[in-house]
Amino acid sequence: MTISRALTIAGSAARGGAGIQADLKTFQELDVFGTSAVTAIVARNPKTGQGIFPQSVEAIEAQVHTILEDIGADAIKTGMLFTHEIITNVAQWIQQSGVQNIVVDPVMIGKIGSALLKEDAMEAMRTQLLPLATIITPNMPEASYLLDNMELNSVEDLKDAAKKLHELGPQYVLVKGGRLEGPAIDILYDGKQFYLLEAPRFDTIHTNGAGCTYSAAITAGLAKGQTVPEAVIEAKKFISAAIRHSFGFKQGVGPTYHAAYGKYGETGCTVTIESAELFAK
Ligand code: PXL
Repeated sequence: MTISRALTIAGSAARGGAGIQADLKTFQELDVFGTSAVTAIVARNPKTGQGIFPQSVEAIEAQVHTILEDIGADAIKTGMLFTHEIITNVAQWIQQSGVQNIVVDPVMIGKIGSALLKEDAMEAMRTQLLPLATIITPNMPEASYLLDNMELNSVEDLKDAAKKLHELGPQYVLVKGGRLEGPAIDILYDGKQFYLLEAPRFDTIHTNGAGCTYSAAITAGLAKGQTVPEAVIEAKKFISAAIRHSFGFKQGVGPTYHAAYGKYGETGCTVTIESAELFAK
């Protein structure tokens, strides 16, 4: 038997809804063999506040290399990388690996408000990692930070941001509009066309790890040989179902339900394709 393989290089989210835990659950749901290299351990709970324990570059390198040598990877995803030093090294290992499908989720701030990327690491993210990406998946605050605090208030702004981010070098840009009002609209841009992905808005606060889960689902699709638009469209269905069926535990922002798409199916997502030229200003 053969199975597609995906490696996530990301933080461990002890609460189980985000980070490598979300990634591995998502890979499993989409029938991809998941491996992980832990960059930092995040142990936050709403009462005790913040606890972030970065791993040494040596420890991260040992994980990445043992995985790539023993198991290999059809796709690699990066999540929380935290420091300039970790980003620089991860970028180098990705280049050396020769793996073609690279998903960069430029994780910066968690839903509970903790900083998952140090300020001085932003430039390394922009110049060293983004150009290696097959696709980057910023949410609105992340897109804004990457573009010198560009203001994003509408779908048209998301398209402008996608164009500007594409100039930084990734093959595809997915800007996620979850923070806008109305339906959940994301913009996928390949330098020529915009794909507008739309899902219903569900009234829930429990979206911890939604970004990790979405980009992990994209990674799984790419690992299985899907094209980027195919992988993103299926991932949108996956995350929409996971949000629709999300749940809270004792307190605070709960996780999305990673098994929801397999268990309950789609929620009714649509895709519209527009030529970028039509919107040129
Ligand atoms: O959802 C962003 C995120 C990414 N990575 C780790 C996290 C979180 C948020 O909780 O803990 C490790």
